[in-house]
Amino acid sequence: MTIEIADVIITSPGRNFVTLKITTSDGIVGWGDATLNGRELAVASYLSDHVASTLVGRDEDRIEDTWQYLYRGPYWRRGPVTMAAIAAVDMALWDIKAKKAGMPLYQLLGGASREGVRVYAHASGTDYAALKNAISGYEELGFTAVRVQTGVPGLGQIYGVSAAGPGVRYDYEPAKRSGDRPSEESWDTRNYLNHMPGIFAQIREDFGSDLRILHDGHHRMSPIEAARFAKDIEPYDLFWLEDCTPGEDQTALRLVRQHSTTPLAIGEVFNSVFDYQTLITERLIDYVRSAVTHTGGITAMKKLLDFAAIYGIKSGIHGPTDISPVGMAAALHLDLAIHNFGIQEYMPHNEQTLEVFQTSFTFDRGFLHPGDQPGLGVELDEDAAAGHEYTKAYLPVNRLLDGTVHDW
Ligand code: GCO
Ligand code: MG
Repeated sequence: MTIEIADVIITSPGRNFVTLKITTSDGIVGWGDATLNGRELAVASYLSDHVASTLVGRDEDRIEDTWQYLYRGPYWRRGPVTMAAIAAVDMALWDIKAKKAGMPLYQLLGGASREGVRVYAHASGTDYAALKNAISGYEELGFTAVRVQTGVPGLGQIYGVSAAGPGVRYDYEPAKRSGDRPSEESWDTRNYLNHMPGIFAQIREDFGSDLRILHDGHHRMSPIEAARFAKDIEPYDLFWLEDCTPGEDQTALRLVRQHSTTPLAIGEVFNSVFDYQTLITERLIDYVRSAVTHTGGITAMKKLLDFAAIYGIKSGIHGPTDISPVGMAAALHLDLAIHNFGIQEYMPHNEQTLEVFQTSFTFDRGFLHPGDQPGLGVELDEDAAAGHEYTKAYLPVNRLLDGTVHDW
């Protein structure tokens, strides 16, 4: 059998998604997530204008060869657009292979290494009272781990904080449909550094020591600021401090490591193992944060996580709402199978999205399971998808109070 058609489906059920549909000559369909938040059309074009025709007639079973063909063939390599496109092809081919085998994908990756995949939710609030309410709500749903983000005095809307009112699930959607340019947010690191340790102290006082607390610095600190922050929050026993500095400066974390044992997670903006080489070989991080969708797919992610395992580093795969249910399912199959699993991010998709993507993964008391459907276990309803037209959306741009552009 061979690949007969490769179609790109762009849909926007509340937020934008790009999905690749590969159909074989025997009519088997595989799905791949190609969503790159704020740059969706670039990946859609890379696939439809440059990749799709090269897939037709290829043996769908030759996944590794196709991966190498798409990585080395174009000459230009790496980068979020290229690697998201390769990821979509890779996911779709693994979906097809597992469907042909009549097995859930995790069985082809070595079978289950655990009963379920511990996940963390996003708890946020403009102030501590709202954050406390959100944490309580997620604990009541059975979550044993929450990422906590809160407003900072003197600042308006900042990354990670939902403006939604009190309730259990704050649907924090960072991409804004802001017309022809991004919205802008303001930031002051000093306010943040002075404010956050007290928030963690309050959380520990209110919720005790068992709850796993995660926090996302979102690239906004300098190396010495990150070193101070990681040291200041050490007493609160975070599960991880994420993206404490802009990760591309891999050696910056040597300074943070010198000052603190707070576990570090980095990599959601990375797209290849080479982005991690120093971080992993020098054990500068404890968790690999990439999404399957942004790192070249299941083939590349498995190799990356196996490399990390050699250094005692675990997975912490990226799972926000801008990773589609297809990308989330791919993560869950890897999470269930690999030995060095750490934790899985889980921002539940909204109802509109779940009408377009029929999923089979299940949530039970803080753990997800990918399900035992053959393949990835997600099907896209093309009629439902057609009902949600693409609308351009941008991630915000961040500026310091003096107007200097800063990492968002
Ligand atoms: C996370 C991420 C997200 C990103 C978003 C960008 O930890 O989930 O930091 O919140 O900002 O995925 O599209
Ligand atoms: Mg993050």
